[in-house]
Amino acid sequence: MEKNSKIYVAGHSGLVGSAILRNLEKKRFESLVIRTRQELDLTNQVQVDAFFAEEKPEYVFLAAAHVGGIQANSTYPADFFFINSMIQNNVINNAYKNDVKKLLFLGSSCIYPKLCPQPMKEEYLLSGYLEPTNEAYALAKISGLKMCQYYNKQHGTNFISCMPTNLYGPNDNFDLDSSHVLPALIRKFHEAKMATETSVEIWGSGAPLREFLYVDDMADACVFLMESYMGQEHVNIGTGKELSIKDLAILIKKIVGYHGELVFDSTKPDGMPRKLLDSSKLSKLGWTFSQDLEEGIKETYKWYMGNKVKRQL
Ligand code: GFB
Repeated sequence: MEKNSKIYVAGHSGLVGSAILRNLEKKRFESLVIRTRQELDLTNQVQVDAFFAEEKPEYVFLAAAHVGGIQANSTYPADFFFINSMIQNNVINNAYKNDVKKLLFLGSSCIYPKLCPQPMKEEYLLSGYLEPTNEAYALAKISGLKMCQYYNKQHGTNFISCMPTNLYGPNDNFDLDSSHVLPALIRKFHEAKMATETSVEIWGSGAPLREFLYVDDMADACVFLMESYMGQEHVNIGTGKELSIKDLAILIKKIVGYHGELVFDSTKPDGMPRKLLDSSKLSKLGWTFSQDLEEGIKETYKWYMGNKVKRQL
């Protein structure tokens, strides 16, 4: 990418898209194209066709997606499948029709089978059954990744994909019904501290293991891949470190300064027992993460405190 290349960041107001935009601005890319959801509905083919024909971006970061935590994924599978499929079909097909030089498609580590050998290597994709709580989202993301490969094969495009582990950071969703675990626990512990409640409810058994990557690291990896990776196979993006949900809760409790008890609600699902990415391919390419989890949670808590009133979180 040249500093004056026209770069479209799809999903620039979300957790990942906003971090990619910050990263590109910091690196002084000067021709960045964005559209709000009101200006451009990415599920609408007519609107997306018109946008690409008018703007003709040279590079596309496809970070727009309908995302959510375990509860939202299992309650609204039709939405997760339909919206994500529509967004990626419209954007990827238009990237081809309008001669985009390179596109980066973003997926998720939930594309791997529920009982995948750990850590999960790129080649384990489609080697077993998916985790039921996020099957619809995973299937949409797998078809996006495959769509990029098929277009490369049939049309000679340069569309690459990356699969990040669980992400967190500034601009995350703190709504307790639809958020992921990390922002949910920041909010739950903070509210319990303010209300001097004696306990906080943690969904599931606390035993599942998760790997967390700070979103600014994720954005940096995306820009790195856009500049230096060409290949059919997707690339995992993670830290190689995991911890249990119980240990995560204890860490967030300490950071927030809450002194009550943890109560585990076994009526809520655990989801994948373990979800650790093998990110050795990315480290061989020359990229590694930098943000330590504790520091990253402190930054995210600071952001939450600064934004919750403004955004009514
Ligand atoms: O982050 P999370 O919603 O998503 O949940 P997944 C991770 C674990 O934390 C699960 C537990 O075992 C939850 O039961 N957990 C404990 C909580 N307390 C809470 C809470 O208050 N809120 C939430 N949300 N979880 C999602 C997938 O899976 O991860 C998506 O559904 C996507 O498809 C995303 O891949 C990255 O890691 O289980």
